[in-house]
Amino acid sequence: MADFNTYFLMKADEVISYVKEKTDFFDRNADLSCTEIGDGNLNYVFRVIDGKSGKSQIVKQAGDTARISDEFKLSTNRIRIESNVLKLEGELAPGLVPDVYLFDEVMNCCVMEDLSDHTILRTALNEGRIFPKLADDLTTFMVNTLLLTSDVVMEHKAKKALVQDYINPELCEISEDLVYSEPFTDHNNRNDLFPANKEWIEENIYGDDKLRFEAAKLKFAFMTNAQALVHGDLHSGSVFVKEDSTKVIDPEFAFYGPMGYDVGNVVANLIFAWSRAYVTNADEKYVSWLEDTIKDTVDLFAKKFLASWQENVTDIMAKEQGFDRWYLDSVLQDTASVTGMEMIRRIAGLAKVKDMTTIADEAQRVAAERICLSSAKQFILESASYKTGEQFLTVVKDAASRHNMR
Ligand code: SR1
Ligand code: MG
Repeated sequence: MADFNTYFLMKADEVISYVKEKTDFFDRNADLSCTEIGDGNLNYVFRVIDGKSGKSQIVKQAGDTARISDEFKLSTNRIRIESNVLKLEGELAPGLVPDVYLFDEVMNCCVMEDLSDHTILRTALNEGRIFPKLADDLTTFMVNTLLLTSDVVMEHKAKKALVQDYINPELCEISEDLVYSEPFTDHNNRNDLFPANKEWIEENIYGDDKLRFEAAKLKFAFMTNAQALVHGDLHSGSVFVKEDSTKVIDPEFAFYGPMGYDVGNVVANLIFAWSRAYVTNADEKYVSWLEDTIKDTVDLFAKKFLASWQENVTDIMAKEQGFDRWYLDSVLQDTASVTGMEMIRRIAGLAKVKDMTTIADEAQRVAAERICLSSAKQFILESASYKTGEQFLTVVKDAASRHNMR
């Protein structure tokens, strides 16, 4: 039997031995079974269940390449980052992340709470399900984890120690390539375009000099603006939901970056769900909840941000009158830009979203993608114009009426 003192990638039966040796979570006479359930791009995720008590936990292990492709060589340090960030986020935003039971720096794995009573948000949205607390929970998560890890709140040397701790070069490089470079140039020949939209993308994305220039500016802002400890990959595959609970998972892309990177990712992924719902004529109640959720995500974020600022800001100059609103406006501008970048990269880049790829009807998918891409361009090119949820939603609805297929 393996002794787990030397790193290797575990198989399901070895994970059972691992949890028996390393944790006391299960009873001695537990009847354990284990399945690999991961469907993400990078890691291996195992669920271990005791058939007698029904108790279960998750073991997540990092390999030194991405699960989807050996082309991505990745430090296993990402699982340390994920474990530590989850613990920190759990302190800053209690109840909104899973509990971490153990981090193992030899086996490059962590053992955490099983959330199998929840559903991945993207799956649930694609099924047209409604989650009344979603915007409230996600905005609490973002305001708490972003503002409270920034220079305006933290003692500056302590903040810089966190910047150092969460240097995440390989995973940042993935975003620099997949979000901020390839969708505008296809220089690595990795873009995977829906054939019926290929020409449109070549003309309107690759062919738009002004857009590419803005994308270049945004790339270097992403790389240099160490504003807050961002989740770094806050799309709807990184959120687990059930009726009365929201849990943010997978912060392996975390690093010190622009706050708007997280907020923009949430907004963009809600817009994917809206565009899909729009072109497929989804249930009106669901569409109306999605519209409220898009608006509330922006508006509640702004409201809670200003309230938390009053309560928590410590920096003497940050207390200057009006600086809170100026700072928030810059975060909202970044939010608009990132909303656009995420929407372009998930359609014109390598890593796709099922909201688009599982639209079966070709004309509907063409329309959904073009609604997203046209809105995305507007968010990037006019990023300073959007300060309210209503303004964000209007961009998308206007794009939808331009590509109307009803
Ligand atoms: C090679 S990783 C592709 C994408 O999956 C992750 O979830 C990130 O979004 C990344 O860009
Ligand atoms: Mg992930």
